[in-house]
Amino acid sequence: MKIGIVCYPTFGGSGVVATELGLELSKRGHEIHFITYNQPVRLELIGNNVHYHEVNVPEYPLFHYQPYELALSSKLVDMVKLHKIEILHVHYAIPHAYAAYMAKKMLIEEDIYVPIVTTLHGTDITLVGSHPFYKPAVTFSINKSDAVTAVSASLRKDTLRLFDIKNKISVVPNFIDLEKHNNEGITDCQRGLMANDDEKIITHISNLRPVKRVQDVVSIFYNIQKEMPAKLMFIGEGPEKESVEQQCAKLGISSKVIFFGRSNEIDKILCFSDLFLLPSETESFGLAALEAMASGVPVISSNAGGIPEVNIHGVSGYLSNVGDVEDMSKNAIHILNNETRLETFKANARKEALKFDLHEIVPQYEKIYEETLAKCLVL
Ligand code: GMT
Repeated sequence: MKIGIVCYPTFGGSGVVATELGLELSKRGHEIHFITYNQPVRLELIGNNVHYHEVNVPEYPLFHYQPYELALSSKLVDMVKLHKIEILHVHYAIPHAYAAYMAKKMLIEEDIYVPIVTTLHGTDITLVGSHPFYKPAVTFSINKSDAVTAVSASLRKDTLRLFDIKNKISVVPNFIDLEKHNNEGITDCQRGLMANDDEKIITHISNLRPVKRVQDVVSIFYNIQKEMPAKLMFIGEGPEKESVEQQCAKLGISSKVIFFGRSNEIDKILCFSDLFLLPSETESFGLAALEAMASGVPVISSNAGGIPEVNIHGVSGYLSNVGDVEDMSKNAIHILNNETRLETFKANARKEALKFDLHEIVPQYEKIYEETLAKCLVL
């Protein structure tokens, strides 16, 4: 199949999932066209079957806001015609599903029919999409998609609760490349550079936005390091970083906290991590938790949204109510202060991650493409 993928090209989970999906589909023989405003960060390999088409939005003094949706729709029309793209898969509803629908309508004028698969990722529904400013357009574009998927059962439920949806929503969970996250394959796991042998390494990866409750990460770590030698690794950049740095300074733990910034090599950081913290306010899935688990790192998380579908309480880690820092700290110390228990949780985390093997999940998307194309042919 010739598949057009529209996504955010940044470090966010939806862009990561879209990129990994495209790369795996290309390995399975499909021709993939990424259409977005920058080369996706995880798209390092552009080959015969993988193409990248940049959407440009020229500046014009009249525009207070640059019309990205318009430029994206036009680019989609051009690329569908030029490369004979058969299906468009858009990740994150805003504004991608809307722009794709406009492209589809323009193409129909030229007797070209290109169906749209929309994958809902999280904040396009729970935080941003349900805002009254966007809600009518998001509802419309979900209902006008030829197929809709959500990355967790929880997100599907939220979408049906928050919007007036006439379409079927299939749950296709996020996935992981288990070979890439296999610690045995990492020869340069440099634990010794980060911490002493007796120190436990606690990790958090996110875009450090308020929804991630990164202050809770620091509070939990503060409680852990009172009980045992430990280091905290932050991976990612975002608006809460300064507040976190100040909190660490105030608590007198700055020397125990390392900020890595954005990284494309999180498997190399996870390979030496003992515990992962994800105390988010909302989280449709928690791809970062799955990446940690695949690297054999247990997870202490909130029980928000779709996290319980990934992190299994008492098996791969523990779940607590959002904001219950004391419970999260207690659970973290419980896992970390007994080596045998820690090893059991590490093995369990890896085992639970196997359920999200990309070789199992990617065919689910292929099936949706095939069914959607077949359905559109008879229309
Ligand atoms: O809202 C975000 O955190 C960004 C968004 C994205 O575009 O990366 O993340 C969402 O999609 C990820 C991939 O499906 C999920 O793993 C995250 O849980 C989800 N984030 C939230 O729901 C907060």
